[in-house]
Amino acid sequence: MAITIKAKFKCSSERISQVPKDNLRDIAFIGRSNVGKSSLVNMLTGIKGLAKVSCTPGKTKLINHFIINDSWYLVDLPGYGYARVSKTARGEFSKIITDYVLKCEKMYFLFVLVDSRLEPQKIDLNFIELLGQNGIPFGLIFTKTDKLSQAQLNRSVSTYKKTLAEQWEELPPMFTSSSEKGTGREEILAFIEECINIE
Ligand SMILES: Nc1nc2c(ncn2[C@@H]2O[C@H](COP(=O)(O)OP(=O)(O)O)[C@@H](O)[C@H]2O)c(=O)[nH]1
Ligand SMILES: [Mg+2]
Repeated sequence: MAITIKAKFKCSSERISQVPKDNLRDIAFIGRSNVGKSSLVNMLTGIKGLAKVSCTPGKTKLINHFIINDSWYLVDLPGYGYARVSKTARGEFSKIITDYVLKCEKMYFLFVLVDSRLEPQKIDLNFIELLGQNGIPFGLIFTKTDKLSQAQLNRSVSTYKKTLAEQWEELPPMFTSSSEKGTGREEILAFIEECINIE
């Protein structure tokens, strides 16, 4: 049976000083623009159009908090990867993203979404490197898996693992998802549940 969750838009922030000040944990989602982040937020919460709040003009550069089951925040971060120019790894990401991800104490766990159809992308690898260097807890979600066969998906995931293993001893938790089919929902929600219950 599908898990029902209660989700409600809480607030949009343009700097980290504006994020909610309570003790609830933030579980955040980020990825390149068009990776399927809004679709995943809607699929996980079971509320079509919830993430649309963040799509209204002018709101796409904001941090959006949704309160889930009155017990944790699902955080929809701005997409990255618009800028063509890249200097340092950090320079590729906007200040609001680096401030939130690297400095915000509420930020408890971050899911980095990657398109399952693509080879590991430089910008995602740079972002992951930034997370690793700063000891930020994160996992990967492969999106749009309905567009691949199981064999293709296995190949994508193992390519990613191989690429990350070149640099890291420990691999992050990985999930595969399709917002179209609803796959990955229970695994991701169960993982979050564990995350928010750790003392
Ligand atoms: N086939 C398929 N298409 C998807 C899936 N998730 C997102 N999309 C499509 O990818 C595009 C971008 O999705 P969106 O959620 O707006 O991406 P965002 O920019 O990361 O928020 C839209 O056309 C979606 O319909 C998925 O799981 N399967
Ligand atoms: Mg979106």
